[in-house]
Amino acid sequence: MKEYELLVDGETLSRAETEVVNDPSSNQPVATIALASESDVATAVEAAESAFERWRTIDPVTRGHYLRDIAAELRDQKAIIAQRHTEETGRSLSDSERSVEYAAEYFEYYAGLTHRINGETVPLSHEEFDYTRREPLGVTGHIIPWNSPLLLGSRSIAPALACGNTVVAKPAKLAPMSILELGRAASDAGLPDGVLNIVSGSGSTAGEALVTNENVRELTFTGSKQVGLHIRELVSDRLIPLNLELGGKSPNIVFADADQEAAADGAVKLFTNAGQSCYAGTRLFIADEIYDEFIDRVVSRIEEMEVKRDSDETDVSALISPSAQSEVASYVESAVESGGSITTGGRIPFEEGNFYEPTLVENVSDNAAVSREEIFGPVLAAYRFDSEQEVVERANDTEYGLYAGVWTTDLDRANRITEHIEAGTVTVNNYASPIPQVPFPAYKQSGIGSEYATAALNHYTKLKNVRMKVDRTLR
Ligand code: TAP
Repeated sequence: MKEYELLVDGETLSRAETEVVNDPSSNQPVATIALASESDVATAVEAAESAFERWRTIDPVTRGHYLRDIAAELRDQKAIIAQRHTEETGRSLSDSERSVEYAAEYFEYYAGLTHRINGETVPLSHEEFDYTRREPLGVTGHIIPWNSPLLLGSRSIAPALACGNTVVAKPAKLAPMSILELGRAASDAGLPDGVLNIVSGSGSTAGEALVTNENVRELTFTGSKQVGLHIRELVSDRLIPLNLELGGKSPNIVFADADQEAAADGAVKLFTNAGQSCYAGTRLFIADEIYDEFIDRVVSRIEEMEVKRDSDETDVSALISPSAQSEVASYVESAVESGGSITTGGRIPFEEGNFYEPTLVENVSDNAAVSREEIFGPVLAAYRFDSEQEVVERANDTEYGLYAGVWTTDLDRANRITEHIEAGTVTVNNYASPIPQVPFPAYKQSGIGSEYATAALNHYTKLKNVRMKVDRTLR
């Protein structure tokens, strides 16, 4: 069993209170993790505050070098970090290696932007000079989910650091190891003490202590809508920037003129990470005239997927916990109870681990729980549609608005649909995954704030205007 400690001010701290982390593919324990108390979180915030002045005043190019060094260290330590990521998430080693690579890419991307955090000059009268600066906020708090911990943690930690902020991060109790490894890798890369602190612990103790600490000047939370709204309540008496990256119930719309092979490949991307992805295309809308033919393509792809106990051999990885597995099973049962049918899948394949078969349900109404709630499992629901107008209304008939897919070879139609879909991202003929250089905004209950791309630089800085009286007369 590995033992993980908190990382505060460059020191690792063991704690009497610990929690066991289980491998989702076997439910066997793999590590014990120190649990941060409220006072540990306060100490971490103090350390981050103390480090802020030095970090914010380092010249931006040097700050970029630090971030590049973290990326290099992540790559050097890829084998061990990926191993821990696999043990905590149940994902395959190759998938985890890709997560380490993506994490490194976030640090590299923002390393290249540290000297591009520009203000502007504002033309005023001849007697005045006006310019703006983008200044770091101070200590930023990052609350990270379990579903893709390393990537989702890196995507907010990297821009926060690039802008000159310091960080206290709380990973999810179910999957904290890769974020603690990131903290260690950053220390190994020479990041000054206190700039990045990791307080593993429970949401109700360490998470709330971070959210309610008055010296935290910004909060980024990625997780469920319920907890996100609760966090917004907790900070309602403080005017701090908030990034809430919440759930999704994304439509994926296939028109009759689409390249069906490509669209079917796009449809089954849902099963990556066993459907535990906020932007997964869980509602598959298929034009009536191609419905049966297209469903056959989807079913044949799903039936080719093998669920195996070995996380490196299975095509669909285990769900994060036994309770997540039962929740997915009850969603599928409820789909059948409400008149739906299971076309393929719909079973827990074996007792060991938290696996669930990749599942397609049909004939469910738009009001069924399976159509409205985020399942966060390998369950795809398919629906027929007749017209653009109808499908846009049904696609938008959800409280969420994170992502959407449209498949058509008609450019005008693609433009019409993208304009009317209420989602932060609409992909056309390619259900592509988020990448650092494109923004990842959210509509409706999927979140507020903006991660990724240069939008994150605005979020992690505040604007200052400087207005100066000047004498321009030559003497
Ligand atoms: P949550 O249960 O909401 O947990 C997310 C994080 O919040 C965990 O670290 C959790 O800690 C912590 N937390 C729980 N209660 C808290 C509280 N009262 N105060 C402060 N922190 C608290 O979500 P999850 O189950 O880990 O992740 C799945 C959800 O995340 C899905 O809804 C998914 O759509 C969403 N998600 C969204 C995105 C984007 S980008 N929109 C990306 C990935 C995931 P512990 O669990 O350790 O106690």
